[in-house]
Amino acid sequence: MKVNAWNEWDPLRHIIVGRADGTVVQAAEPAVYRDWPQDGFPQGTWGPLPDDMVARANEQLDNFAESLRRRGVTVDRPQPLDFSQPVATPEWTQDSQFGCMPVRDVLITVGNEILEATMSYRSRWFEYLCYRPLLESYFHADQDMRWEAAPKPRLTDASFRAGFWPEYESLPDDEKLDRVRRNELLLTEAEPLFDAADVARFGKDLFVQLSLVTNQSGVRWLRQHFPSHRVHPVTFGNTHPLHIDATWVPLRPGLVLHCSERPADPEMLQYFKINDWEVVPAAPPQKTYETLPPLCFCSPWLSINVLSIDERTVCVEASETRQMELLDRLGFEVLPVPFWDVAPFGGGLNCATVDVYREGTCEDYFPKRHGRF
Ligand code: ABU
Repeated sequence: MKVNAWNEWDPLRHIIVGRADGTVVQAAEPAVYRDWPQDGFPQGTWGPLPDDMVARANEQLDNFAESLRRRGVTVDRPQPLDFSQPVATPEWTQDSQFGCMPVRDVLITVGNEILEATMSYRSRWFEYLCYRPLLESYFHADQDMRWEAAPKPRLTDASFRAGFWPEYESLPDDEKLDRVRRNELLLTEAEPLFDAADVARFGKDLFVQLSLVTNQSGVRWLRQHFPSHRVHPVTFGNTHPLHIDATWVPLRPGLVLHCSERPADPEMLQYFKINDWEVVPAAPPQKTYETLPPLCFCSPWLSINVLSIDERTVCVEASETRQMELLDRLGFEVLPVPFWDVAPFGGGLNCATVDVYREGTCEDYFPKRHGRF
């Protein structure tokens, strides 16, 4: 058993797949509030997702795990906590936790290291505990594994812009996008904050999206932590940026799939172009915001939240036919995986997983510099 992964497409041998058990619609906190009156959770209420939704999501997660095992991939699963318990530090109390479906948000493997992200929701402060039994076993099995945890954040009110949500939601989209580009969003710079799912791994280059859960201090911490990498902060034309993995999706050396509704920074596009990368606009998703499952806080662009088995084989949500056709035309073997019932638990196929071992080494796919890149 070894830990190793440098990018999103090398041959996959070992992975963690999340679980839906006990997932909670979080109680309000500075970073997040939920308001789903039509689905039984009006603003100010919280509680476990309905049992029938949990059962359907777990069935899809179990089937996905089994299909990976059939392809020879070792699959591990986390240990859910009682997420309905309140959490507290000496500085705050939060009435509920969240869940352990989206593993990708919490952990990232870079080379022989697994890094626990800071996270930026109080309800997710203890989520790392769900993965600790696995991390302990990897640490003991692989003498070369580096096990790291980013500084645990305080998440006091000083980490959040007071009154952010009502003010931000009242802005027109062009002003929101301006704030996204300047990264004047929810998080202050009081402390480093990042979710692991805001990082896309391209060998020596790590692209880190500044978002509602990742601040500039978080990127600075990552840059200091990975001194042999080039760590690039990036933004896209997305009014509610939350994780890079339904926006900028590397599929193989020289090919990245891009959510066409969320334009990339021209300097970043040029960096890819001069290094001979093709940026392919993703096909329109089959779902719309109106047809997303209940209690879903992600977007229809989970259609491109794919998992690569290797640089020729990719798992795609089974009803996303336009995306599958596009990937087929690009030369991939496409493995359809039913997964929309999992979305309310925190995402798609990429969100639900963390690769522990992919064959391969650290390569430099961007030998030419451009601008700030
Ligand atoms: N990791 C979830 C991404 C969701 C979205 O961009 O719509």
